[in-house]
Amino acid sequence: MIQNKNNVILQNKISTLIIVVATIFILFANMESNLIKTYAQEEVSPQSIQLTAKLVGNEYRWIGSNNSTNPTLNITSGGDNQITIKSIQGDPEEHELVISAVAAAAAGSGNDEEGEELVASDHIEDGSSTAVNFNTADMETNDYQSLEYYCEYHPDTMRGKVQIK
Ligand SMILES: [Cu+2]
Repeated sequence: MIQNKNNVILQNKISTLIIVVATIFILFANMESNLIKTYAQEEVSPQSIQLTAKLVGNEYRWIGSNNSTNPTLNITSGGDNQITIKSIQGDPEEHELVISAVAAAAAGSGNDEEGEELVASDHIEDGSSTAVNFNTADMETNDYQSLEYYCEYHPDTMRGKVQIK
């Protein structure tokens, strides 16, 4: 009898153990599939744009990945747009990317006042590079006629348009 009772207790313990292990296993499996989903979402890679600060003749310009000068930046609406800026080794000048918005009211008026600064990168110099993310979803309003980008230090010659698609 005592032997039997001990057996029942042992069986109960084993059943409890199996349930605990199974529960832990299911929890981990769920966690992992959630992780995989998270990675899969990040896999939708952000739009990537490259600009290099170069001296062309006597003037600094932004040069795009296809070698175009002060290229129009094609920004994806509502998504991440990773903009990497690079400087040339030995370049003694600092550069910094600013994206600004020209308010609809100001754009047609002919005054060339700087618009509202939306995003600014860190500065680069002497071969260094940095990246900045731009997402139109972060903009507080879409009441802008146009966006533009420029270099904080060379705004006259390092300047181009931003097109949102
Ligand atoms: Cu510059």
